Amino acid sequence: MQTVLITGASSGIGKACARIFAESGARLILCARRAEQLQGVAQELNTPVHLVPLDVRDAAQVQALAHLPEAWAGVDVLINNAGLSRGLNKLPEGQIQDWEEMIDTNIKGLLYVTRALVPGMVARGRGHVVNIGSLAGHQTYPGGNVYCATKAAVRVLSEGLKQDLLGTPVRVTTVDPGLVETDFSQVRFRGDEERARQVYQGLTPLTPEDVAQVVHFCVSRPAHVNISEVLLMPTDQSGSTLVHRVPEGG
Ligand code: NDP
Ligand code: 8X3
Repeated sequence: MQTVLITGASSGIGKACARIFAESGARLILCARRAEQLQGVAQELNTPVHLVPLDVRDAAQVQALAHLPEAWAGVDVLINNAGLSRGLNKLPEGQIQDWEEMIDTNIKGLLYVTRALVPGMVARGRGHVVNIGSLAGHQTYPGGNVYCATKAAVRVLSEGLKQDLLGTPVRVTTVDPGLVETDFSQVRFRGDEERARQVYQGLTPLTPEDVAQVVHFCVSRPAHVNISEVLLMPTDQSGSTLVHRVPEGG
C-alpha cells in the first residue's frame, strides 16, 4: 500500500488529491493548519489516515515529518500543495506582510517539507515528489507579481530537485494549473466573496478534481517514466490574462 503525504489537504486541490489517492488504495498522511477541516476530510475517506496539523512555514514543525511514527514512516509520494496568494496590489503598493506570507508558505514551506522527506525517499530507493505550481509561474499577470514569483520559484525548484536526484529512482513532477475554483480567491481577497466570485464568473474553471486526476496520472506511470511538468488550463483560458467569459445573462 503506497503512503501519500499531502500538504494543504484541508481544502481544494489537496482535499481532491486525498480523495483520489484514497480511492486508488493509498494510505494518507494529511497536513494543514486547520485540524478540524483535516478531521472532516479524513472522516469521509475509506483508507487509513494519519493527520499532522502543521504550518509549513514553521521549520521545526515540518522537520518532525522526518520522524513520523514507525507505522507511518516511509512516505512514497509527497504532494507539495499547500500554498496561497494574498492581494492583487501593484508591486509598489504591495503589503510587505502579504509578500512574506506568500514567500514563506509557497517557497520556504515547500522547501522545508521537501528537505524533511526526500532524504528518506533516497535512502529507501523509491519516491515521487509532486509540486503544485501554477500557470502563474509561467506567465506573470498585473498585480500577480510576488505570487507569480513564488510559483516561478516552484517551477525552478522542481527542475533543480530533479537534477539533484539524478541517479536515484526518486521522481519529480510539477503540476501547473490555470484557474481552478477553490477557496484560493477567497483567501487572496481575505473573504471578499463577491470579488472571489468574479474571478470565475462567466467561464467554466477547472475543478480541484481535474487537477487531482492529473496528479494521480503522473504518479501512476511506470517507475521509469518521469513526467516533469504539466500545464493545464480550462478550455476557456489560454493564458494568465486570456480568458473567455460569457457575460452574465448572455
Ligand atoms: P485552497 O485555499 O482551497 O487550499 C489551500 C490549502 O493550503 C489549504 O488546505 C490550506 O490549509 C493550505 N495552507 C495554506 N497555508 C498553509 C500553511 N502555512 N501551512 C499548511 N497548509 C497551508 O486553494 P487551492 O486548493 O486552490 O490551492 C492549492 C495549491 O494550488 C496552492 O499551492 C495554489 O497556489 C495552487 N494553485 C491554485 C490555483 C487556483 O486557481 N485555485 C491555480 C494554480 C495553482 P489551512 O488553511 O488549513 O492551513
Ligand atoms: C492560481 C491561478 O491565475 O489566479 O495560481 O494566479 S491564478
